[in-house]
Amino acid sequence: MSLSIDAIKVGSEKHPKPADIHFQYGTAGFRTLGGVLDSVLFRVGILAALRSKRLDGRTIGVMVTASHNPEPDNGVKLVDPRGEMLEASWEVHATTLSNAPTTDALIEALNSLIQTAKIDLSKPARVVYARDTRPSGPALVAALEDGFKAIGAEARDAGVTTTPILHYFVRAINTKGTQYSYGEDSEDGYFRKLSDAYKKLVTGRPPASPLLIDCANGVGAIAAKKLANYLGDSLPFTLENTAITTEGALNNACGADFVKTSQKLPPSLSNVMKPGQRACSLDGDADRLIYFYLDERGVFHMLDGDKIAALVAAFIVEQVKIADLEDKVKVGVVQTAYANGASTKYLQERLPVKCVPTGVKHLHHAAERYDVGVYFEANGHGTVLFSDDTLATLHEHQPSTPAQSRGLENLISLTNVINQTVGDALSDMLLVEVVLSHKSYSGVEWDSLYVDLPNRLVKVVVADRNAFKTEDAERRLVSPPGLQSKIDDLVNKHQGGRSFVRPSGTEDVVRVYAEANLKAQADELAFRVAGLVYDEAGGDPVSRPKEFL
Ligand code: NG1
Ligand code: ZN
Repeated sequence: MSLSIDAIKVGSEKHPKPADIHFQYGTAGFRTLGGVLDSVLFRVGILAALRSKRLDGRTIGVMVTASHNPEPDNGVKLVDPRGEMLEASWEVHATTLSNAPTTDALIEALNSLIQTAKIDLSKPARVVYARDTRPSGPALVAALEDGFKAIGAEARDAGVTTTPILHYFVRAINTKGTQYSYGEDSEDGYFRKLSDAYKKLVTGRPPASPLLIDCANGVGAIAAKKLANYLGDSLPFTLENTAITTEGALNNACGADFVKTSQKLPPSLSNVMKPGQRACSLDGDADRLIYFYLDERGVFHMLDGDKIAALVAAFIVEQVKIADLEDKVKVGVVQTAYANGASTKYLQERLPVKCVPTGVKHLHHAAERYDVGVYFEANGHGTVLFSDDTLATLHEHQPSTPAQSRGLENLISLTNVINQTVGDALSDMLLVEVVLSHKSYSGVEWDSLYVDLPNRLVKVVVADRNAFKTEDAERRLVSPPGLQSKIDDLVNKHQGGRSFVRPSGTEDVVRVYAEANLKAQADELAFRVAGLVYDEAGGDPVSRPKEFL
């Protein structure tokens, strides 16, 4: 069987590649201005179908989103059959296909992929796809559907939904009717799975005080509203920033990325939040979560992905102990270099911690090596993975006391409340609420697990970010040569200093992170290192980092 060349030709002519743009499938798929992605979406439709054929007709997911990016951006990424990120070797295929300059070149690239990846075209192709609320979404989905049609894929439209719900669908579809069945492949199945587990976990606990959820004016608003119906009064919450049809509102001065980056309360919440209240922000596709609260004096405190990891990992360790499973179930944590040094210290004193390069796939794969792997990026993206062996252990274990039995039941419910396919803001929110409830913590007690080291993240626009190469989980530069030792000199001049430089995988910039014992020192270190990067790499004069703010 060969490709239906005519259908692909017709489709490709309708979705021509812009001549002057080079596309790249990065750590979060393709991501750029929504207006230039038409050809990419058509081609991703074909690629997703080929990936499915390669995997014997297992369902592949396609998500159209640009997450926390501003509204004019959009993007697309593929989801592999277990609900995880696309296998790295196929990222290269995606980049190659997206850059074929003409229809003929595209067909040649497709044929070459079919040969090198040994794709049997007679196999079925099955995909499930969804989009977030961005205005450019419908047109991009239409281009994607043209790609599915051109190759004859069996495509299921999951509509407008969150990224983690799409990941859940992929895993649920592919495990249906097997011993690994992940749940019903519908939104109802997803919400029931999460909310039933949450309700079990908080049974008998005092009622939670109302939570405020900042939905970033994105698709999380729709999902959170649905979740409320399933939770009833087991978790009272109010939704803010739900303006999904207001032009320019998405992720604008709100949402998880705004809170994490600016370390501030979204201005839209300043009149809504009361001292002592707990709140959280989702990002534009609801896979990131950042908590915060106002203290008695109305001062803002942020509880980021590192704080979530600390809270959750300690709780799981405690439940494992209560269930008397310490010998059989080892819990570990995975972080990136962006994890606050104080969080790493806190966690290392309690359990094994591994540092990996930025990018969910690195975290996810490292977490899979533990019996229970907790991974969170500081920016609030993360989840907890329970290995198949651990799941079997939990289901086979015979508790010998009522306390052990409760610990075991809690662990089993945790495996259900957590979306193990990918970071999921709503699932993570329920997880956090469970732990706060069990520990009777308010934001203040949670925050005091450890004190964050002051830190600063800045971007530098350089001539070629690919000139920056790193080692040691991105904590040290090997190229440009000599730059790392200059950074080391600066770091040594700042008390409690730590700084590293790496090229972004999602933006055409180099990122500089610094932390130190004092805020002014962290800012100074970040801007001095950024200045070094700028001077070494010939940055854009407009963006030369200011001395320090
Ligand atoms: P880059 O642009 O490679 O730094 C950013 C985030 C990552 C990850 C990806 C994917 C930071 C510093 N970086 O990557 O953690 O979330 O986006 O969305 O937050
Ligand atoms: Zn996101």
